[in-house]
Amino acid sequence: MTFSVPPVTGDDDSETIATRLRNGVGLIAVGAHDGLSARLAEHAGADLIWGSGFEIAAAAGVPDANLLTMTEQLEQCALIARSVGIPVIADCDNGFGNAINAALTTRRFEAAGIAGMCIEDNAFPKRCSFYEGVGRDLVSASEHALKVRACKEAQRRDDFFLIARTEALIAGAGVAEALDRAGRYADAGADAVLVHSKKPDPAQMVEFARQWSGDVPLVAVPTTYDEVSAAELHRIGYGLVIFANQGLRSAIRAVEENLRVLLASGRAADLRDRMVPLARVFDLVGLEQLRADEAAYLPSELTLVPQTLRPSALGGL
Ligand code: SPV
Ligand code: MG
Repeated sequence: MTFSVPPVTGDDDSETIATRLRNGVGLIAVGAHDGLSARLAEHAGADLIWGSGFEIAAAAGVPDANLLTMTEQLEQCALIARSVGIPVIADCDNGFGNAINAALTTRRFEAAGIAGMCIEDNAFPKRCSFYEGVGRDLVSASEHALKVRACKEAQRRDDFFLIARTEALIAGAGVAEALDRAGRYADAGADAVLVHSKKPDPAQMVEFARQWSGDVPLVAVPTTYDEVSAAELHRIGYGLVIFANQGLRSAIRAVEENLRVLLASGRAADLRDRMVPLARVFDLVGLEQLRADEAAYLPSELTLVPQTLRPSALGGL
């Protein structure tokens, strides 16, 4: 059977994330919040999808502050995994609670066909790393290391990929503390460590990589230090680079600008050259596959789409 959706991530036998990173392949993950945004990232050439907590919260219209539940995040990440053929790494914040919550989170995300997840050392409730003037407490390094161990021991598939993330630099604790925490999380079994920074330049990230002596890959999220390229980060030791929210931010700008134009003129034709034609949406959701599935599985008298509904009859809209 074909049907209009690709296989769930993990069904294929392509090289695992860990193997690719171990072989020195630099990977790029792109943030997504639903099936369509993930498919756009896949079509653009992303190696992996990042099921971004920031994006999923924004899409729900709430701040990125542990306001959505584990199952709400899971629902979106599972939808993403069903929508693309590349692996998905879910942003699981702090595991939605203590080590026991995080272990359950591991089981649930793994069972949904998600390739891996990331847990950070923010205390519950976490606040987005970029919010100013809000509470910012880290759990102790030993508590987070135990959480990492609980997640690794909870996973059932050998290749489920756990990223342990430290917010030490975000909390202003400095590179030495970030290195100490990252080392402990790697020792506890993490498959990679993510060190996050909100500085406008990558100096801290460069220093961290220079001093890093662990043997698991490093992960960077160049949201604020945005001048540095993925290739440069790969070269200094960050095997995985996550562009976490650029898709959503691009979409917001386009929608805001276009709706301003639309409501000022009141005429949809003014947007014709500022948006994709309907046919592009048909392509993205797999209309061709639907046609093939209908031809294969419906009695022929039910598959005859009236000429007036075919995209070609819509005059290029
Ligand atoms: C996210 O995408 O939710 C992340 C990355 O955690 S960031 O927002 O840059 O902290
Ligand atoms: Mg997040």
